[in-house]
Amino acid sequence: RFRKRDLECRRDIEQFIPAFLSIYDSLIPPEEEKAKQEQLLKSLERLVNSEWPEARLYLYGSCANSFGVSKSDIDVCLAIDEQDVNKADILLKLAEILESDKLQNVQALTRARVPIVKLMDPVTGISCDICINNILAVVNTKLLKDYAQIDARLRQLAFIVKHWAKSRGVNETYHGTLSSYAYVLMCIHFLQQRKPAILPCLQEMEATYMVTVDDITCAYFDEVGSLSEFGAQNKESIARLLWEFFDYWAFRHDYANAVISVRTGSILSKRAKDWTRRIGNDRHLICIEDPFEISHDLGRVVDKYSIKILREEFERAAYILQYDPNPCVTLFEPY
Ligand code: 3AT
Ligand code: MG
Repeated sequence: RFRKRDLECRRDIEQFIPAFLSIYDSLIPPEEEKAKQEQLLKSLERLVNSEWPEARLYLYGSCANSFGVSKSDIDVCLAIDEQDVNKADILLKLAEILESDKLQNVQALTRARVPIVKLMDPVTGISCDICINNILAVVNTKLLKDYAQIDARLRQLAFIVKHWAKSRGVNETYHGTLSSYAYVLMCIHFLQQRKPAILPCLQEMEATYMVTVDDITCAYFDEVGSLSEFGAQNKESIARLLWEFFDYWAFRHDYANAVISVRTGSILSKRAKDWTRRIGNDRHLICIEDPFEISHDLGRVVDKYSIKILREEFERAAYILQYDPNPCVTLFEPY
């Protein structure tokens, strides 16, 4: 119904800048939320250290990558030496320790794809998932956070895209749509591709940060304070960028052949990555390369049904931005 492309923006899209910016402002978490998260992290760390003095806790995901909206759950990684014990045993022990404290709804999910302990802290009201030794997630959290500091438009775009995806039900990996992490990578890649570019490709620059995690070397330029003028040549507004973002994913992305890659700041071919055949459940119907685990396609959760839903939603959004009298409302209407 929506598939029909106008070659360019046919309206004064800039009139919607204030409305989109106020949506963005309303999504930003207040400062006191950060303080509560830190407080919870500290008390969890004390409990954990009573059993494992060497273990450390790290925040990752949207509470630490600067793409978190207000009232999100927090993601915590327990970094611990697991040489003689397995993850399940650590998780069960962890659940036992937490349960004996004042924490509520403690649950060890040892059979999940990413095994975790879930809990709720009645003092702060924050829910939290704790995983074990998922250090790559801690590192990709830092990469996203570093990108966010370069140009304010990344955070604006990603907040609005995430809000759109949640409102429209296309941010649910267990239903075959994309994770928040995938959407943020799509936004970063999109801003790397603007002409002139709004974001650089940090992994192609001289590395000032380097860690090795499970044989994967993660290296990139992280002195982002020196890049605050990087996107200044490009004057595109958040309204324009939203129009272009949805136009790209609705009409211009080459779903049959292209892989978006934040790592290289470019588009790669499925053929070059050997992502042309279906292997197991990986169908590669929309291809988003993980910046560090480069054999990992974040679009692998998408199946032949959900790809239709996803593309229709991109087209709907593009259509609304082009024609709807009130796009700042219609875009986020519940499905
Ligand atoms: P929400 O605000 O919670 O929706 P989020 O950024 O916390 O967004 P998720 O809860 O989906 O996103 O994921 C938490 C973190 O886990 C984000 C990222 O650092 C990592 N992560 C998620 N999915 C993947 C993946 N497929 N590969 C590697 N890292 C991932
Ligand atoms: Mg999260």
